[in-house]
Amino acid sequence: MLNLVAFLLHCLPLAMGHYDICKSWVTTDDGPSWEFYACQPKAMRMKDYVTVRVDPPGITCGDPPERFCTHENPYLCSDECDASTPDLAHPPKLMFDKEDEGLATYWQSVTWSRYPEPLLANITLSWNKSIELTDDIVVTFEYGRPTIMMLEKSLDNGRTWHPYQYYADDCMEAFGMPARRVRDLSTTSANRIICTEEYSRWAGSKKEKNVRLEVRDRFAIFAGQDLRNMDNLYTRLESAKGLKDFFTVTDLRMRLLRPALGGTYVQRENLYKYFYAVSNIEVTGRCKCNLHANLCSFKEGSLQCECEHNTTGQDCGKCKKNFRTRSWRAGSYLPLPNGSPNACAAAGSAFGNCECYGHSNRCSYIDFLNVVTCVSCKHNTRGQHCQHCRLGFYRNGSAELDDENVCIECNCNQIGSLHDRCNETGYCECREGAAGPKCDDCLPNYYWRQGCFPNVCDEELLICQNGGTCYQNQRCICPAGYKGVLCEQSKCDSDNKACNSASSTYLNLTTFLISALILQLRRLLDF
Ligand SMILES: *[C@@H]1O[C@H](CO)[C@@H](O)[C@H](O)[C@H]1NC(C)=O
Ligand SMILES: *[C@@H]1O[C@H](CO)[C@@H](O)[C@H](O)[C@H]1NC(C)=O
Ligand SMILES: *[C@@H]1O[C@H](CO)[C@@H](O)[C@H](O)[C@H]1NC(C)=O
Ligand SMILES: *[C@@H]1O[C@H](CO)[C@@H](O)[C@H](O)[C@H]1NC(C)=O
Ligand SMILES: *[C@@H]1O[C@H](CO)[C@@H](O)[C@H](O)[C@H]1NC(C)=O
Ligand SMILES: *[C@@H]1O[C@H](CO)[C@@H](O)[C@H](O)[C@H]1NC(C)=O
Ligand SMILES: [Ca+2]
Repeated sequence: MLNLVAFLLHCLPLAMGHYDICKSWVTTDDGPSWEFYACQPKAMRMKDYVTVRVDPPGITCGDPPERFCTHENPYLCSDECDASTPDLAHPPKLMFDKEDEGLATYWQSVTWSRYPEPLLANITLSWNKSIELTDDIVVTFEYGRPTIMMLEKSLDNGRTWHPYQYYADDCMEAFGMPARRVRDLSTTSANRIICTEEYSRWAGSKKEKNVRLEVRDRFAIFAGQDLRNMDNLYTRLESAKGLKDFFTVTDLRMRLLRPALGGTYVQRENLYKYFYAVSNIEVTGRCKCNLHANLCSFKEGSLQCECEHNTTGQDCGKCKKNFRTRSWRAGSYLPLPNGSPNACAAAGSAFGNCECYGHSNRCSYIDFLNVVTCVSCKHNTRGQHCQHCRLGFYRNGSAELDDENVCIECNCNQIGSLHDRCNETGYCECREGAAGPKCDDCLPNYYWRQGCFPNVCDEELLICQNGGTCYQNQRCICPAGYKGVLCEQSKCDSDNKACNSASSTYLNLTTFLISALILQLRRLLDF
């Protein structure tokens, strides 16, 4: 009986489809034990876990109340948006609610009363979690789709943004891009960013409401129509550079750049019919858990993978404490059909008791010392357990010992410092006159010129004499007749003859010039 249960469990991963189970209890010749597989959570409706932000402030209609009309009924401008009346308000949350059959609820913007100034709005969706898209993003617009918009995405919780797809009724005019269709992409261009004209043309506001980012069509490039050959897709996701990331997001941003125009030009006399209204944003995807979890739960306001394989972190992106014998690796879809779990291993499970904090996955036994030591420590670490930083690096105090960023380069200035090593807080040892953590600065009263040199002159103590000026603390520029480091010496002191003749010629010239000037003035005044 027990054997039968084990057998059934073992078959489950296949029966339930790929990668739904992280482990199962199996019976082998050595007795029962766990067998581990690559695994991933089910796809979910991600709009249920999103936080939304609409920009700029004041873009949502109804404050103050405003009238609007539709392209189909342009002269009946009796509809009203009023933020203070629940039935007439159109707040952002209505893009994510559950709708009763036939009754659309929607966020709506103010009307384009400031035409010709563009009517711009950003709708930013954030999950605070990496998500892998598994189906199309579908945005539903009431009263017509924008004639120009773009979709952006972030992979780092909104720190950096990248274009995802451009949409316009004329791609060349709006973005200087030729119009393309996802259906025309090939296996080598499956992650290309395109501009499409398929979702921006006017076709009546009731008929064509949706704007898509076509995830399924891109999957179909590998998996075929109806996505029958998912194995091929999973194989490609492992091998094609950047393909997995293309479908991964933490945030999405819709930039609405020009509203629906009703298939004609903007009619200035009736701007009440130009605005944006979004009734739904459907985002289908699964938590990215690096193939180390088959459950993802919503805890404390954020999605979190329930990590297996002795991994941990929001995306199961590292090994649990005491399971860091090998460096962390994502699970793999390969080999088909169960993939590789690439589980983290407990210290002591592999080579005696040699922890390498994930900076090495090899140990070796040194006979004459009778120790086991890590080999080829990575991430600029060194030592028996890769627990020290290499020379020229120092320990990042806020990183754990198994962090890839645990060692930071000292970066000592080659000229200003004595050597390229630094102390535990990253301070380098400076040559005389140099200063600063990296010795790329000079102490007061020193100047930098491929190293630090004591000031020759300055404005306080080492002042240039006799009207000389101090050039970059490096030397005094002396007036004629003076010399010396601080122009303290008159040239006359050393060679009287030369000095006298020089100064008399000088005087003579001045006298000549002044006389010439006076002569000129007189002529002028005589007239
Ligand atoms: C929308 O976001 C972009 C950055 O992605 C920003 O440059 C632009 O100013 C924003 N527009 C509005 C209307 O807030
Ligand atoms: C994002 O998620 C992390 C990990 O779950 C959590 O610690 C953090 O507070 C969340 N941040 C926000 C802004 O919700
Ligand atoms: C994780 O660690 C526990 C405790 O040592 C062990 O029983 C389990 O088999 C490990 N799991 C994997 C996938 O290695
Ligand atoms: C130190 O480690 C933390 C945690 O990993 C990391 O966020 C930070 O960037 C590191 N600091 C430097 C200077 O690399
Ligand atoms: C590193 O050197 C700086 C400058 O000499 C000093 O202020 C700091 O205390 C030193 N840090 C350690 C840990 O020795
Ligand atoms: C100017 O120079 C000439 C010839 O060098 C000299 O004869 C004359 O005395 C000088 N005049 C004055 C005012 O020094
Ligand atoms: Ca709605």
